[in-house]
Amino acid sequence: MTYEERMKWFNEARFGIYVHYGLYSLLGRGEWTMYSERIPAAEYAKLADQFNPAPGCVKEWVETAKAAGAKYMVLTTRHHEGFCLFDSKYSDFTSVKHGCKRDIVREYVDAAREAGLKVGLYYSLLDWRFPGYFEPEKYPESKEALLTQIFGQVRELMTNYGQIDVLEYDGGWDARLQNKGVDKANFWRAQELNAMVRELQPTIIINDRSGTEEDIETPEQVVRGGKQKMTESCMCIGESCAWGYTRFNPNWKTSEQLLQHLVQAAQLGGNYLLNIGPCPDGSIRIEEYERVQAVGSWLKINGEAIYNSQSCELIGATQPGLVDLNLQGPWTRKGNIGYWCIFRWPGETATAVRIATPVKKVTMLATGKEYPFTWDKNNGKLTVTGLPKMPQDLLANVLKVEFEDVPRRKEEPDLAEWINY
Ligand code: FHN
Repeated sequence: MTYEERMKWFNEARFGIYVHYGLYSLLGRGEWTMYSERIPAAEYAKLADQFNPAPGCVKEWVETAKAAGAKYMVLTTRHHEGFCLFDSKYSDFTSVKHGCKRDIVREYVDAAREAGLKVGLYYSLLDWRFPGYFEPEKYPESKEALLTQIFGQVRELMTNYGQIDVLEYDGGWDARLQNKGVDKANFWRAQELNAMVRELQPTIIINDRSGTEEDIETPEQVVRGGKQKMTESCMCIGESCAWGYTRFNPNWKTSEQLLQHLVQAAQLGGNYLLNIGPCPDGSIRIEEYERVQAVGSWLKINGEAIYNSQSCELIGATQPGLVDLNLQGPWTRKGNIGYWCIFRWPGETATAVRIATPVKKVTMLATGKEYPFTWDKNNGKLTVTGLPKMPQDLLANVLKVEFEDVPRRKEEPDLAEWINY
């Protein structure tokens, strides 16, 4: 299977829901609590017997992802604290041996598959309970024990749950943040590890966080396009370092912001992986549900602009830092069709500039209604008229613009030229 074939569904999906859930969820202070508060492993381990997600909560996560219009999910099977949500011969620190005594990964994989979602597993390479992670020279045996656990557990995850569509490693950095690239890959024996994964799961997509190149890059808290390979931009729905349940979580992003990120990711030809952090009992809080549900309702009507879309070079971003920011919104594309996703509704007339390709037709995606337009070949300006004064959709309205060819951006060799048109 070629890289393109393996990546096909992922490229079409554009939107995934990330779920961070573990013992840290019980504390409500984010997933880094064990380390940031330097809680000794034995003391932290006591939480395991209190781990008791409500029956059916996993279905709630899947329903949330469906309501969001996501096409895949990624669940933290084990975060940096080392607590596994799956059964493991390599550790007793699991949800199967403690608390609820359930295999949450199994419940998740089954529920996601049943709902028609692709299945992603997150696995943290680092485990804070191992001194050999922090001080590998001083505690070489502990480092070896950690690696034995990783190889064993990754094999279990890749063997016991049927087809796994995505594997997202995390925690690949060294504790002192000194080594990158090859050193990192050597530390985790990433080449060997990923060869094993690919043998067990030939169609899998793997991220690059174990130190080897693999299939995708996964930047956090920003929407970026891939330079070398496909990009999946991961983001928190609230405060930037609150992936796990954070009881007092400031800076909730609005549905508009979430949608803007999604459209930007699509415009850049990448995916958006939006994180939610279930409550201690596994339920989804209303602040998260209402936001993603609003995005999902929009996608029900306008999904054609997002799913299976391609990158588009026409200007009009909502992303800060771009010179052409001050336009109504970004574009996505499918072949010769451009989807102009307008967030700042301009009223009856919408103007897009720097369009080099002739325009054939303009309709509103949501209604199919056609609108009159002019396109000026000399200055590259598209003017759509007769639009409603008020936005029909409060999140974003999409104008579907049919071009004679793949829409291209008009270059501006003389930046002052437009002044005298
Ligand atoms: O440290 C983690 C963090 O807790 C979270 O899991 C994110 C999600 O991609 N990854 C790490 C930071 O890069």
